[in-house]
Amino acid sequence: MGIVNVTPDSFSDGGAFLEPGPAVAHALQLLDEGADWLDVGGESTRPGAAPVSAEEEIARVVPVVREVLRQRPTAVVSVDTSKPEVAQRAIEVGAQVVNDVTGLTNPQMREVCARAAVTCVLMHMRGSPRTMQQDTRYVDLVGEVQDFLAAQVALALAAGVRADRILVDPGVGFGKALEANTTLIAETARIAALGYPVVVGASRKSFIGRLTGRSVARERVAGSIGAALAAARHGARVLRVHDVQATKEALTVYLRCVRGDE
Ligand code: HH2
Repeated sequence: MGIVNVTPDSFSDGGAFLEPGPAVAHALQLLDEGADWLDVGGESTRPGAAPVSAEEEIARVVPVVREVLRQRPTAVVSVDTSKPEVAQRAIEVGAQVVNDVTGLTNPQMREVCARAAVTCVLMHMRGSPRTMQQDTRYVDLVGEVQDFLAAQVALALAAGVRADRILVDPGVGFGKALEANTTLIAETARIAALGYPVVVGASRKSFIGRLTGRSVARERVAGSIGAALAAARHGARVLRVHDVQATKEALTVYLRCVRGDE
């Protein structure tokens, strides 16, 4: 999954793709590099990020989704949002997936997803982006993440989202300390045991900077690839990444060597 942040303040590429032109060009480049799926977002979820209105988010995201799909009608595009209005408008212009970092906590979001019969990514986060790094202690980290995701899946199913349209994500970097992030990646198989494909998004996140001593953006590519390969090895089905070509090349060789597949 290639990341397209149409925001002024995303932690690693904020401002680079705020205008529709550069954002669309970036999205097309990620597809050319081998992304199977694009994730278009209009609100940063970095710790402490300022909230964005639905109108602003729609103005950022919808033109990009529409134009990418006009130029590449077969592309798979998700909208990275926790607002039902934004999801609805993105779906109307062709987004087939809703990626919600709040795990479809909002009942209206569940209704929008069920009605439109789209695929949903349900992610674990404790609190909100504003507060999530204030308390990062867990008694049973993986158990808590599993329980939250299982509960949110049950709510999504009850709202009418089909089971084969649900993916789960442990939320690397969302209200977790360094050790918790590495543990969640190492324990991906336990998240997969819930019975849904697992998405892991570790790309360029701060725990990689802590481990490698590297600052944000491109300097964290190598560390991010390390996390991506580990997640794949432990059963992740989708890797949410900024650096598609480098990750894809590493994954091709790595999977061939560890499993003998293409
Ligand atoms: N991480 C970010 C945003 N959305 N969605 C899922 N499913 N999983 C993630 O790990 C995830 C996500 C944060 O990364 P990024 O989009 O690069 O930054 P920002 O939120 O600052 O725009």
